[in-house]
Formats: sequence, structure tokens, C-alpha cells
Amino acid sequence: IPPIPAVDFALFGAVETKPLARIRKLSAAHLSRAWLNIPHVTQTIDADITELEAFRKQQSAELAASGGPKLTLLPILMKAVACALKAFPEFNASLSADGESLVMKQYCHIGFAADTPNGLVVPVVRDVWGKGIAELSAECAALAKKARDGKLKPDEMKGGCFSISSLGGIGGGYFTPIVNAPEVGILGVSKAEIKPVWDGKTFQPRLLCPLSLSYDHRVIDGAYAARFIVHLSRLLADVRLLLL
Ligand code: CAO
Repeated sequence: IPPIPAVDFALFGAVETKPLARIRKLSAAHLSRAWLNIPHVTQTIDADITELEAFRKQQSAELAASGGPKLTLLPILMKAVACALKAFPEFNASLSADGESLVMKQYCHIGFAADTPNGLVVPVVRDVWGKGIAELSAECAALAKKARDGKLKPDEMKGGCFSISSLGGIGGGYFTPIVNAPEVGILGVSKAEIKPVWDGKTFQPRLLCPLSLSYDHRVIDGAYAARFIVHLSRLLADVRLLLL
């Protein structure tokens, strides 16, 4: 790859040079490797989370009334993603190092991107299939705090099968997350907003959450990815389906 030529920026005005934090240097190398090795495609959808958000707020208020922690969207998304990974196991797989076979994982560990003062880290929640929302919520909160405090252990960032990158608390629309190799898929979550949705007779105000699914096109076909994101969107629209 032709390198970007060095530029003496001081020729054009005053500059200050700040050394990069260690985490930023590590993630820069990792992201470049993933970006250069994986043919990425990003598929988007608007998930209707109107009922889910009403349920989350009600549960969160009940938890708060009994002195518990607040229930955020992330653990619910994680549970729905785990359920979709079970139905679409090629998203819960990795290419073997020689590129000759697909390693299908019989476990489901899901990472989530956490923004920290020193850069991006991806703590991994283990065995999401076997955990309920309350347990996932407590683990996500504990791992996010450890990430912010710079106390994550290397083992807590390993072994992920799939990642979630949520920018929903910040804002902005769809984006194109970079697949966290050797995983083959990553879900970007953006800020949900109320929008008019035609129900066949009239427009209804619905809370729509933009989702962006990037995948490794060497492993995942476009039709499979579209089915995965439609399935995930249905799970989020009616979380009772998670029970099936
Ligand atoms: N739509 C609308 N609002 C949302 C939302 C969504 N999809 N997701 C979260 N929110 C709201 C929450 O309701 C909450 O609002 P209140 O404070 O009024 O309750 C607020 O945003 C904060 O959300 P949260 O506490 O639930 O945090 P989170 O679960 O969204 O995020 C974490 C946790 C660790 C993912 C986040 O702190 C973070 O680091 N995000 C950045 C990740 C990132 O950098 N990704 C890019 C990686 S590629 O460079």
C-alpha cells in the first residue's frame, strides 16, 4: 500500500504534537488490519423499538424504586443479538487462519465498543445465551466502568464472537462500523427517534432505531445478512419473541 507522504505541518501554521495513548496505537493497528483484510459491506435497517423502550423504561423505574441499577438498551440489544446469532450461526463463526474453513462457535461471547479517555476498547461479555437481561445489564455496567477506569484485564477483551458499537447515547444516523476481526459481523446502533410510519391507513409516531450491520463478505452473503438484520429487527420490535 503506498504510504501517505510525510508533511511538515509547521510550514503552514503553529502546531502541537501529542503522543498517542497506548490503547489508541493498538486499536489503530487492529482496525487497519481488519479494514485491509476484510471486504466489508454494511446493511442498514430501522428497528421499531417503540414497545421495547416503553418496557425498558417501566422495568428501569421498578428497578430504581427498589434501589437497583438502571436498565439500559445495550443489554437488551445484546440478548436480541445473541438470539439472532443462534438463528444465523454463520454470524457466530470465524474464518480459519488458512481461509479454508469456517470455525462455528458453540458459545456466544459478545463484545461492546466502549469509549474511554484513552481510546476505544471492546470488553467482552461471556456466555450471553445463558444469561438474563438483569445479569447482562450488571455485567455491561461493570465492564464499561472498568473500561473507563482503565482497569480492564486483557482476558476481558478476548474471545468475542460478535461486537456491538452503540453511539445511541450520542446521536447521529447510520454509520459503517469496522468488523472486529476475526469476528465476521458487527452491529452499529444509532440514536432512536420518533418518526411517522404508515400503517396502511394513517401515519403513526413510532420510535425507530437505526441499525448498521457490517459483515465480512468472504463469509456472509448479502441475502443472509439481510435476513439476519430483518430477524433482529423483528426481535426488537416484539421482545416476546426472545422467549421462543
Ligand atoms: N437511542 C436513543 N437513546 C439511546 C440509545 C439509542 N439507541 N442508546 C442509549 N440511549 C440513551 C439512553 O436512554 C440514556 O439516556 P438517559 O441518560 O436519558 O437514560 C443515554 O443515551 C446514555 O445511554 P446508556 O447509559 O444506556 O449508555 P449506553 O448503553 O448507550 O452506552 C457504552 C454504554 C459503553 C456503549 C457507551 O458509554 C459508549 O462508550 N459508547 C460509545 C461506543 C463507541 O465509541 N462506539 C464507536 C466505536 S468505533 O469508533
